Amino acid sequence: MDKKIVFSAIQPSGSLTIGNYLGALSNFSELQKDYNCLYCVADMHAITVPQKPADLRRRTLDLIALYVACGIDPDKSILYIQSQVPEHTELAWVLNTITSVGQLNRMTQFKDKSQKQKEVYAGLLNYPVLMVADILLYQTSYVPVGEDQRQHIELTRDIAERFNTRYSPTFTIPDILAPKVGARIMSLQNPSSKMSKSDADENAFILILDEPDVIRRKIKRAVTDSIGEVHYSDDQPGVKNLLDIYSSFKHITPQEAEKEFAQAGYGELKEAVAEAVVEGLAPVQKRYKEIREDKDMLESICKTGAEKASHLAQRTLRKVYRKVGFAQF
Ligand code: AQP
Repeated sequence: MDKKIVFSAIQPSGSLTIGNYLGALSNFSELQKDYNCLYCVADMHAITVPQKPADLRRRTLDLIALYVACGIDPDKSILYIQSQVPEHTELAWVLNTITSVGQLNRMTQFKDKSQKQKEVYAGLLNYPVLMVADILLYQTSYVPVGEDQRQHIELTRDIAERFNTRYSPTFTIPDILAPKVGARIMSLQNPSSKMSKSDADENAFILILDEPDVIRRKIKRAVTDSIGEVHYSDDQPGVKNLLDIYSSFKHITPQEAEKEFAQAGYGELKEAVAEAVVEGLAPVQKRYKEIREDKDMLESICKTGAEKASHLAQRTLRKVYRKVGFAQF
């Protein structure tokens, strides 16, 4: 029996944060053992908000290098750039015709992101449909993503079921695979909103590639509260977030972390969190520096990955085109 398919993508819309790392990237390499995995750089998603072309191009290869540094083996998994596999947008167009505008208007991420734009373009509204196509194109069973993507995965299931009912069974219905700890890392400056790589405040996030001193400084400045005791509680979102970060890097539960710091003050907690992050990221940062210089190797990984992905995608797309009634000779 063929192994089940895992698919996930990350946008090269900025340098990646520990939110992206803990919610998604750090869990990808383990999945390679039991599944056939596809990991994608979602550059077409990234342009739904304005990007500088040269930065986008550079960050796309940065992200390929980061995937490899985090243990993605291009011989085991398919690693590729979304814009190099045109089947994604071809399927997205068909799926747009069975997606209601009302449903897209209700997406939390659309509401958040559209508020930050002077003019809201159609790409931002349609973003989730492209994401649905990304996933369905490969008959994906599991999508390892952070909690912020749950609504998009539910939309994917809805649209897949709608297509399967209207035509005939075509798509596998995927499930989300969110990590138990670290599925929602919050901003260090405003712990009621998620840590995001495009946050205007640099102190709100820690980048995977931040230098140790920068990491220590940002954690020192993290917003806590005036209670002064370490509890893993919704009433103390800043402290809770620090415990989440600590326990994710230490591979323990937040409750175990809470016990460890039961007698500690916030200064001590922050120092320990900073050291856990510095230590946890060090091997990734080292491997990244070695890999990123080798542009030829990275380009070759992308080329091979795009060919393999396109081959798989064609199987689904041909089926879809036949079912909706497109003439195929
Ligand atoms: N704060 C977070 N906690 C846990 N997981 C997170 N992810 C993102 N932020 C957190 C997960 O990272 C993966 C890649 O996300 P993306 O780059 O495709 O887009 P995003 O979710 O919109 O991430 P950002 O950092 O907030 O990007 P911008 O600022 O460009 O919108 C996903 O699996 C996501 O769940």
